[in-house]
Amino acid sequence: MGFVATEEEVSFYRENGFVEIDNVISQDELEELRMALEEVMAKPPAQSVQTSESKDLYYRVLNQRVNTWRDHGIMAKYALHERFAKLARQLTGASGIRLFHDHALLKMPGDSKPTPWHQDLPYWPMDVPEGPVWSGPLSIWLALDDVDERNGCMMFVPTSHTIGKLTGISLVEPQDIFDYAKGSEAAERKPVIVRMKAGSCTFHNGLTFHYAHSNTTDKPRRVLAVIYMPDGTIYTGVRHVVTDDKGLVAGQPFAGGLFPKLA
Ligand SMILES: O=C(O)CCC(=O)C(=O)O
Repeated sequence: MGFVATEEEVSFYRENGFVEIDNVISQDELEELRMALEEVMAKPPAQSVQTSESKDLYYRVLNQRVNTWRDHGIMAKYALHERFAKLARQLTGASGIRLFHDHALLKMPGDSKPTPWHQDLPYWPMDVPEGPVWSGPLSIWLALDDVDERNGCMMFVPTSHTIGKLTGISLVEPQDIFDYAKGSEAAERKPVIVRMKAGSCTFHNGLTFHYAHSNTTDKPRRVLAVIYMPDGTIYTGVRHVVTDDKGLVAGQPFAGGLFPKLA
């Protein structure tokens, strides 16, 4: 089981801005997590936030529930799991890893749209501690179904995390992120398609260009993604559904029970 990243995986991540790590959960854990995800998505949110409704354009891209861990103990078990946070710590070389948020990412069957090319960091209210680009915030994207081009697997542009922070892309009326990266050799690199078995995952840096295919099958594509930040990441005060009205102070590091240190 991929509880510890190999040296090759760490180097690959740092060089390319993403890495695939297989079999990070057992078959029993996968079943438990699938069931919890079904349960949490079937109920109206309490402390979690449903960011798209079935009538929205955005829902065709993603049926998304943010901070499932706040509504369901089993989702919390995995969103806060030390195993994944330790992998994030290894990849970034951070002295500590904090949770920013989790999100259930379902690509629904029927009129599904791809998730357009984007970077994540422009959406997050974070000032990243100084350091190499690979040491910054990152996400785990844990596949709960086998994924390929037919149901919404991801693609990444290798080394695109070195391009720097561009603008946040609208996921429903996307601008072309490659237009913003003209002249950059990294943006010319051929995207890598990452097909995976359920129970495997990718990690990607917050600056890495990524994309997910539409879902052309008749079943939802189910993913649990968790966003981690190195301890010491500063809250900027920019509005975000996870941080608004949570008592954080702009200019101060993320801290407290809603952004716990996990590893
Ligand atoms: O699952 C998807 O379709 C996109 C996921 C994504 O953009 C992310 O995890 O940052």
